[in-house]
Amino acid sequence: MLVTETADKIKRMEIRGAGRIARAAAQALRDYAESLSTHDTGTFRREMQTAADVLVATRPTAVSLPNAVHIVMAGLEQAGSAESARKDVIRRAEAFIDSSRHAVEQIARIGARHITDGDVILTHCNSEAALACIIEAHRSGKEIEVFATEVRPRNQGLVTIRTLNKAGIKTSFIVDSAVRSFINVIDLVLVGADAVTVNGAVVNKIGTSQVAHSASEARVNVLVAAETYKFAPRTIMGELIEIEERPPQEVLPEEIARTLPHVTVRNPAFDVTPAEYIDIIVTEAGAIPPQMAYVIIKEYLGWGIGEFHKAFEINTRHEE
Ligand code: RI2
Repeated sequence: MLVTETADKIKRMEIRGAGRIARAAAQALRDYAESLSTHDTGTFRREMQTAADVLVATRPTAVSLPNAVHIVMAGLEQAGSAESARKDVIRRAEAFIDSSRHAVEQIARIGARHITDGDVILTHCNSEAALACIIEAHRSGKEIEVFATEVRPRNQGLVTIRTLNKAGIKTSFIVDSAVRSFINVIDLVLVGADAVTVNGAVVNKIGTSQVAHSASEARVNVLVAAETYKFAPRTIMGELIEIEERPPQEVLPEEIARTLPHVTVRNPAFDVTPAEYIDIIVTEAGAIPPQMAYVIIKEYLGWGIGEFHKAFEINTRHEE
């Protein structure tokens, strides 16, 4: 698939979910590297960088996207020729896609152990990592039940209930605003993440923080399933995660909005759940308390402190 085609699909959310967009971007860079016929190293690097920038610009919140691009492009500067640069991009992209899939499988195994026989689980939005834990628990013979929210305005809850139904898991489908009404029958909240910051806050689909707040009030544990590449290295340097605000038409049809000139529709796609509402984050490297996010960024993501400074300098330059 062409880079622009993948970028459009990510923008329109035809390809969505933090893990999936990361893998799609890696695949697009891989295919682009393969298709570039230039033998000039400089041209190859520039073309690849332009493609990478197009992909990263599609959606601003899910850190998995720039992290995947960073991982795929990491050897470009050192490569001595266009040919070795091309090979390096292809190798890194394939390795990332592979390890991303393995990460979800490993998270499923670890996450399933946190699910007890008889649990009623509430999930919000559509997270392949969170669903993998639920499905693995079901497969291992635990009798579980799920409450899934609708997830306005893009209705990702529909994707979730289809998957759960296919797996044969007993599921209740509720509107987003019904979470508090059911929280007392819930044993565990299980969600995914688009980004995890250095202080252990989790950025996920809008409404997640309300769900977590209700859970905390009702003393229900909140478990987050997140691959290590969803942790945000630049938050160490104080960079904030940008919350994507999507088109108002997703919430209110244009023809109605036109008749309401004093009304502004706000449509943030994500919110921030503070670490204090989260019990555990399940990564492929193990289940950690959210306060250990720094360790994941430093030890598992493999960004050296020099790279943090480099990233910081680049950003500061952009702001000038
Ligand atoms: P996985 C999704 O974002 C949801 O917020 C979901 O919880 C998160 O990505 C993680 O999903 P969107 O693309 O990577 O629907 O676990 O806006 O699939």
